[in-house]
Amino acid sequence: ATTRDVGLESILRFPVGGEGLAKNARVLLIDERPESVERIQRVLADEGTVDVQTDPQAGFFDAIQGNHDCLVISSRFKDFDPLRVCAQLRSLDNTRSLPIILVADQGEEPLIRRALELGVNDYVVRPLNPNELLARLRTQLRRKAYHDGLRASVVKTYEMAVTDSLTGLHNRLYLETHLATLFKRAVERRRPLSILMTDIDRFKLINDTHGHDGGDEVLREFARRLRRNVRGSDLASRYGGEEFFVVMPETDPVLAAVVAERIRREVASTPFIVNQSGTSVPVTISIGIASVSAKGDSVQSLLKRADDALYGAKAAGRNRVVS
Ligand code: GH3
Ligand code: MG
Ligand code: MG
Ligand code: MG
Repeated sequence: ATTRDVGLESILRFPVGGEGLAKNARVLLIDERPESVERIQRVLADEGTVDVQTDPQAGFFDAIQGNHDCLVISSRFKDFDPLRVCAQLRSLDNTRSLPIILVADQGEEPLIRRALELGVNDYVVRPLNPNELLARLRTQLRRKAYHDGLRASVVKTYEMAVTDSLTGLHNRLYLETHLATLFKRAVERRRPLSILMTDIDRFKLINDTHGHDGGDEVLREFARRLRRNVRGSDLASRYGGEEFFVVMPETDPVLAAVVAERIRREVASTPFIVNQSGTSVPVTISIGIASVSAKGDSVQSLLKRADDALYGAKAAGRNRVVS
């Protein structure tokens, strides 16, 4: 292999800052002069896929799809201002961090300076030096791979922080953050909102009988049944050990009772299967419902009412819904 091969190949195969990024670079070239297109294309061809657009408007729409690793754009078009495009790309989510390399002509220093101020990452000046263009491209691709890896790991860390690892439902942290928002919105818009506080009955006994792993299987299966019975706009979460919580926007007390009763029945009517042995475990749950009331309500008060209702369901013999 030549040094050149080792350069970009190793960067793309082992990108800095994260796995899952190994791929061939996909470069978008926007340039309307045929000889120039041909030259640049030849230089970039070995490094990955080059998509060429000789119509700058079409090139812009191509770019905003967000599928490219780098944009190489000419500084000069007949009826088109490439700097305006670059500025626009910087303001769109899909292309905010898209590396842009400007191919300028000699004597265009003022234009180059403006381009850099607008967020263009790098430039080359004609006549093209192939090695220089490649080196600048590689630097941008490496930067992009690092940036993408960093962002992916931030997203992953966030998701882990707000997800319950046993059931895959949202956790208490997520619930508390979003309940406050949903509550505020409901009160301001005078829209109904209900919450269900759900607790598995005699769960300690299930653990004692079927072991902690059996108990975990019951929790996972319950989460599945819960998820099946709420809408996408509802927020289902594991609040603590065997306590689950559903926030239901646009849901009045009557509808909330219907949903709660459906979940209760779905649990009580079909025993859970645990352990590889296939042991059948009858499970019941108790549910307390509370709904946002017109005046002077607070999240704390709403939670307290749901908790009291749940306590009432337990006291009344379990396996029931109380509003
Ligand atoms: P009640 O009907 O009054 O709710 O009785 P209960 O036994 O369900 O209530 P209690 O709160 O006394 O017991 C809850 C049990 O849940 C105790 C705890 O060991 C168990 N638990 C908490 N988290 C987990 C978990 O992640 N996995 C398992 N297997 N058990 C858990
Ligand atoms: Mg308890
Ligand atoms: Mg319980
Ligand atoms: Mg409990």
